[in-house]
Amino acid sequence: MSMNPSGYEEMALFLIESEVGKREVERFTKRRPELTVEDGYRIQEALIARKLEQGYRVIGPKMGLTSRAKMKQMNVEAPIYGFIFDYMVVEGDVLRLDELIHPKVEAEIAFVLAADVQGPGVTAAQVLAATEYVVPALEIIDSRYEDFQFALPDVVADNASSSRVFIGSGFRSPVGLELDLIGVTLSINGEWKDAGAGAEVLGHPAESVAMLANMLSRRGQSLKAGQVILSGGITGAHTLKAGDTVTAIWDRLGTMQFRVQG
Ligand code: 0L1
Ligand code: MG
Repeated sequence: MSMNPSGYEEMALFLIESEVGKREVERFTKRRPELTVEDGYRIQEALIARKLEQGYRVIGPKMGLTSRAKMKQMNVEAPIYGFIFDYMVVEGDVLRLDELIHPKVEAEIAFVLAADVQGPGVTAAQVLAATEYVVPALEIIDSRYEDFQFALPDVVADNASSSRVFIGSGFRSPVGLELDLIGVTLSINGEWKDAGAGAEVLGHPAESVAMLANMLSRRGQSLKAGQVILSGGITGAHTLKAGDTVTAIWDRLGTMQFRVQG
């Protein structure tokens, strides 16, 4: 798309059109390098508001850019967040490529809270005490920007590349699980691609969720009981193509598999 949107609302609509039309777009910072991360969150808020108006429901927030490698690559100190909507949750075991632009998969641990958690000052211990379940997830990220290339304000505006998610069936209490030591291997078509442990996510996935609660509190928001909260990628993100079969084998949390349909 060649239009040059200005204003938060217009920029949000531009990204929604890109998602719906499955057409990658030029990143905003190419023409407007002065955009800040704060601008990115203002655009994201406009995008979330529009989706809510359209009748979609938020499943929960997600943390992104939580691994040291990704933060270093983006030259940032802190992760970012976005929101997962109901239409993004894939039922069954097929990912439809014709609904997406250039998706990638990454393995994550998701949290379901028994009680609301309100920052600031939230600790990982408080998050764990409030957690009813953890469940493995495979997040599908699909940046709306050309070649999956962006600066931080762009990716914040683009709802942290949120696109789809497979939620596993192994809901477990976190008590005694040592989430930092839980490992996962990721294979595509039987070929090993990646592996990691929970500690890849800011040292412990609950640290990431605590940081998320504290980041949300700056905008007057909190984590809510019952939301499914994605804590961040344990593995890197791997590009998917038609015909791929993706398998994630989790330590103690079960095996997940899906197929990519062209
Ligand atoms: O979930 C994520 O970590 C994605 C954050 C945005 C960065 C990316 O698209 O790689
Ligand atoms: Mg992610």
